[in-house]
Amino acid sequence: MRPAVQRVAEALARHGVEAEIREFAESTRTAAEAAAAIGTTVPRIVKSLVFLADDQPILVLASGGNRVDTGKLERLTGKTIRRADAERVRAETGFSIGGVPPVGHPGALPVYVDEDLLQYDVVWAAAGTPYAVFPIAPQRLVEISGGTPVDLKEAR
Ligand code: 5CA
Repeated sequence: MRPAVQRVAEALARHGVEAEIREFAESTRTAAEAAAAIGTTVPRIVKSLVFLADDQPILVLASGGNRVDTGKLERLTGKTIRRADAERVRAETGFSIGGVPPVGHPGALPVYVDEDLLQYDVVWAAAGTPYAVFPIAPQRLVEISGGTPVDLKEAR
């Protein structure tokens, strides 16, 4: 297990989650790649996206099938929302884009969870690298991330 993945395993263990982290030879960097590697569907993939709310980082755990509506995030937070760049993502979460896990960050980030994830029995999130994921019940994901379930998807 690579060190970044080991850190996620330890963070999950601290939350009482015995996660079966799966590492793949092929990339799980995007939701589509992760779904293909796992053999599941894109909406069951958890995207871990860092936004800046008046420059304070927040973590959005979004269904792989949805685009995040930043206007909804602005109404939720009352702050101006923009995307964090790759360097800021790494600074705030301790992980690189494509591997950002929902827990195990150096500081506490406010977390919003896409309520669409809650309809599934199991969803899959990144586990530290663009080659590792783990399954978790979405309600458990809400609990361990300290997240607030919200409607944040762009209307299509
Ligand atoms: N391992 C997969 C599935 S679990 C994963 O981590 N997906 S992800 O969606 O959470 O991470 C990739 C996301 O990072 C992309 O959806 C994209 O929105 C974002 N991203 C990619 N490149 C950049 C960039 N240069 N700056 C900011 N965000 C980026």
